[in-house]
Amino acid sequence: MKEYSNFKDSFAAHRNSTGVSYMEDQNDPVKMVLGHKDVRKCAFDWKKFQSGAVPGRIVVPSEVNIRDIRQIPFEVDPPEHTAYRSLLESWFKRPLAADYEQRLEVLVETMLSDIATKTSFNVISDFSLPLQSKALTFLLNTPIEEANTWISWGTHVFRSDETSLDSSKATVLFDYLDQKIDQAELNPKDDLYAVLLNAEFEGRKLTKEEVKGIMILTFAGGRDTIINTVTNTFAYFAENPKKLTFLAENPTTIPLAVEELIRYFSPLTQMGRVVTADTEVCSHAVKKDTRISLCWASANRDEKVFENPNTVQLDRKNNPHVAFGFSHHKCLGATHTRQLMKILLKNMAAKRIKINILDAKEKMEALGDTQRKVGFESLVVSISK
Ligand code: EMZ
Repeated sequence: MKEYSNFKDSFAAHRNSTGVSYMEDQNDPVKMVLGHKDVRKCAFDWKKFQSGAVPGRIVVPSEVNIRDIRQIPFEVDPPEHTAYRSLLESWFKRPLAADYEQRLEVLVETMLSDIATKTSFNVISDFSLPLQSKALTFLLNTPIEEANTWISWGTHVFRSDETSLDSSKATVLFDYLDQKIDQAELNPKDDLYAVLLNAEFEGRKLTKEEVKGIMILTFAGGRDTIINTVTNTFAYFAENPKKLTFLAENPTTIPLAVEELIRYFSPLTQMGRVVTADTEVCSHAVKKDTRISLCWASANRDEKVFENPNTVQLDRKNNPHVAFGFSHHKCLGATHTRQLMKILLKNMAAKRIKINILDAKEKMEALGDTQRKVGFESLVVSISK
């Protein structure tokens, strides 16, 4: 039975009846918008549904109690958002450059060869987390040794095993960034810190606070999301080994397969917005200053848009998924993630890697009257020789 690679749709019943679902979160409840069309409509309407009101409030669970620094550009609304975004766009497209791709290729190939020599290993601590951290050094253009520090922080920069909001962990990241930004000011290298400190923004330089806000997002946004995507991919191919043969024989399908796995796993369940005036979503009244969320995970299983939404169809052609968000706030790290996943699939397929799951503990997210599997707390596997 294919159990570990089965990521159920937790939202169908609500999506097909009322179109919304409801969850409590630290006395700041969230009305979750579930349908693909409604999610896109609300994501587009930044005047009614705001991102920038209070730093941390659009994240679910809300991070208002652990940080007051704004993540940029994701907690900023247009028109400021547009200006920040265009400042960052070209740097975050660097993963498309041939030499960047080549470095990623070497990293992935070496790490896959290394794990193949082990009797058994935990995919998260021995592969996904170090891969995410090392790949991030390429995106920042910092020495690869920096990854060792980031690996020691675990899979999430704000969450720990003990608590879903860990302010002491947040402090570790914030202090680290203050130090790196100060160093880059004194002794600039050609890394993202120095590029940001020198960037022209609306006729002035960015403040250190702004640089820090951009860096926090770079560290936090693409961390558990990438780690879960990579780990879930191992679970998927463990239980569907023939699909790797299919990719090896049909390499042009790999970019479609990347999109399909990301749609299916939807590593970021939802993102919130703050309602700016009394209004309606899916014919439900919502009050000013309450929260809604755009539930990407539900929209990505909407049967009105996706044929057989609960089946992984690696060569799915029409795939308007919203796993990277929608409209102006679309994920800035998407190019990096797509490249990483493309290279991962290519190398797993080339090696015809045969994964056996030995032990697994699934990671569940509580979402009101339902819950959703987003990944694994632990996934212990072996590779057949
Ligand atoms: C925030 C968020 C960004 C948040 C695109 O998502 O990712 C979450 O994992 C973080 O906790 O702070 O960066």
